[in-house]
Amino acid sequence: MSDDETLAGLLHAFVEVELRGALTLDDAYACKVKYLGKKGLLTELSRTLGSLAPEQRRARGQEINEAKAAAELAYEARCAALKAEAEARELGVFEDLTWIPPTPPGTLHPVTRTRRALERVFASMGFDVVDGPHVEWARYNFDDLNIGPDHPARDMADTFFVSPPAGSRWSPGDLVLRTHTSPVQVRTMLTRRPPIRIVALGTVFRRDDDATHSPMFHQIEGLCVDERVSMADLRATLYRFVSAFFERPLEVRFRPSFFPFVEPGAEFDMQCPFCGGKGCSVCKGSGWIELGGAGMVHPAVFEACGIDPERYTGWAFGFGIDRMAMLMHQIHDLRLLFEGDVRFLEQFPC
Ligand code: FA5
Repeated sequence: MSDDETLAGLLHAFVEVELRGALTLDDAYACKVKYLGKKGLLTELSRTLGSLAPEQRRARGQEINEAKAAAELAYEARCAALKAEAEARELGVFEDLTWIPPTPPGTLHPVTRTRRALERVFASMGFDVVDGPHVEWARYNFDDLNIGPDHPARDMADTFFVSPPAGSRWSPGDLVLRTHTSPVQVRTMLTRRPPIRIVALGTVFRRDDDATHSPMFHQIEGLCVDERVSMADLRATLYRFVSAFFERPLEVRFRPSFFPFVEPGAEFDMQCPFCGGKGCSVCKGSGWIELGGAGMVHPAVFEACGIDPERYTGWAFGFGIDRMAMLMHQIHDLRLLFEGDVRFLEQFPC
């Protein structure tokens, strides 16, 4: 075998190796041009045949032609393989028909999480967690809570009234979407005898709508009824609750206020859990955060529920769960909680 014969064979081997490394059709074509194009290496080699003696020319010519044909075949084969790979990549997701694309795990809504955390703390303090309906008797929502017929809360502008079913014996005004969780106090006192220690958490509805008020929101109600229950017990319970919930001792303070179903009544604040009362942006420099309303159960409520106000005393409190969730997660607009925007909700992984 002469040097030139070896050269044709070598060039053929190079074509094979380079084509194997071609990752696109363009790469393969560039390789074909390099060896088989007008100025390609194998083409150039053919041009040298003229200078050979006739007896050498035939054998060398055959060798070069075989190398060119093999290179052409290798090029066709590589192109076919690259096309097949591209098709398989495109159809890749359908190859395994049992394959289910992975979905990110869901997370609990911040209000649900806050609600469950509240339930856990109060349950650990010996409270039963009870429930009440969203569509409530106006009697339980208002009358039995000493909220008289002329109270502004009963106005159509504040309350969603529910039309009674056609043909029923109920009058318009008998049914409401509960405006607070306090009617669960009535339901509990009508069905249980003291000692009573319950919390009720749930959805309530009011004709409110702005950055800090939603027409649908959540409250927690606490009720304790027994002999010799006092405002001091209420304060101690709220102190124990906020300290357990925020896992650090936090003071609670009362400010006199009025709710028809308690006497005396108060609004209660807790020491800011973020600055410990020194003053920060969350508590707006005051060191205190407003939580809700509280007070001693009004004797008129006991009477409406058949509990002897001479023998028993009780206290109750109520506050917004959504505001607590906003506080814990530093959310500034209440409406974000209820828009259902997944991009917002994904920021609260479990
Ligand atoms: C009441 O609803 C009383 N039932 C609380 C109570 C219970 C007082 C027991 C005494 C004894 P108030 O209307 O202030 O109170 O509401 C309590 C809390 O609900 C508020 O402090 C606030 O956190 C929250 N809240 C009230 N309205 C809205 C609203 N539209 N959107 C979101 N949160 C609200």
